Amino acid sequence: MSFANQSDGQTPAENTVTGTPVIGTLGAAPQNESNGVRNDWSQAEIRALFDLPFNDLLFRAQAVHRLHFDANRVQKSRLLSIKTGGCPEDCKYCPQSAHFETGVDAEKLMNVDAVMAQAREAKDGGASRFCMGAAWRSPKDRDMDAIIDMVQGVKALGMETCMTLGMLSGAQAARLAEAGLDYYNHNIDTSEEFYGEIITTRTYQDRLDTLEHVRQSGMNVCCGGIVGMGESRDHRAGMLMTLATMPKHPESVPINMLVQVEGTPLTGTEQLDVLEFIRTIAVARVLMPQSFVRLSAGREAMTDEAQALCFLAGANSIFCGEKLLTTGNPEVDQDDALFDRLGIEPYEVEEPYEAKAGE
Ligand code: SAM
Ligand code: DTB
Ligand code: SF4
Repeated sequence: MSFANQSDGQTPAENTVTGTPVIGTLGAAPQNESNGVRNDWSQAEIRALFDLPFNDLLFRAQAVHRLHFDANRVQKSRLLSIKTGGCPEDCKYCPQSAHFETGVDAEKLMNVDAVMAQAREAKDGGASRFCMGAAWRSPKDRDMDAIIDMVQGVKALGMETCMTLGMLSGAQAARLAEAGLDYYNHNIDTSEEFYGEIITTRTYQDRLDTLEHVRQSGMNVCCGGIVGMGESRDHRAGMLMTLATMPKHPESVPINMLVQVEGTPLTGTEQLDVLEFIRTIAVARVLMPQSFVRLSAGREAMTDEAQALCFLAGANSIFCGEKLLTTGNPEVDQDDALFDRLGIEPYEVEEPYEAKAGE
């Protein structure tokens, strides 16, 4: 099976919206110079991309995007918090950390039937991917049976599955992979240099170790970060360098704009210019041409025009539905209207795809 509208690397696939050929593959071809995918980006090169005039950067990102994807399609993913609040980690941006008073109460892991009901609703609403998040440092072995049932149940609906449960051991990653989990989300969040300003309860290396376990298990890697936390442009470049120099790029790269939640230490941080956020998306697209770049948290505070520029910069996935994990997201009708105005179509639930096709 191959990703709908993705080519086999030999024959240009057709862009179903515009009829324009789409050249390139997702995950099928090796990452090397010949297909325009590089893993040896330097900080200076990445910084130079950030420093381009805005129009030049967007032109470059759009050109790269069109080589690998249908430029008029955006994936819709639905998030569900399957275990909310009370997290022992101290991530300064997070409303679910038990270290901060944010009004988010600690809840137990949802039961499998309740998760399935939400997944069916998401599918009916046009989501092709269902992402389940838990406010854990790492999953407890006693929770794994329920987690596996959730993966298998959601997959049986024909949706792509993603989970984000914190740090994973090699054995836990292998178990999730065996159950058929398609993607595991674990963000590096920021650059190695800035990381210590944001989280103290686990290290950057801990994150990389989990990502390695996920990669080794055969699951697709979903890994990105947050901007607008008071970091510098060099820090943003450093974060993208970590991702773009991994031996294999994450198949999915969520770029979140910090959602400032009252009670978290990052509330009151100077707002990042949305054009700088769009630059970050564009640089991610240039560096990681075959990855889904996900316009993640922060859309509620963005204008339609800013989001349109994110899509032009190469973002091709969003979270849909009125809620992310605990914070707000645009209304479904508003997103549908924006897609209509832009002539963007979502990837269909029925369109079968496998990111590892051809491997
Ligand atoms: N506990 C797990 C973990 O941290 O890996 C999974 C859930 S955690 C909420 C998933 C990601 O959401 C974080 O890594 C972070 O990038 C993002 N996130 C959390 N709070 C956010 C906020 N206020 N604004 C933007 N992104 C946020
Ligand atoms: C990601 O990078 N962003 C999503 C998803 N992965 C799990 C989460 C955003 C959370 C925003 C804050 C909240 O709603 O609690
Ligand atoms: Fe916990 Fe994840 Fe929030 Fe950090 S980001 S406090 S690990 S839920």
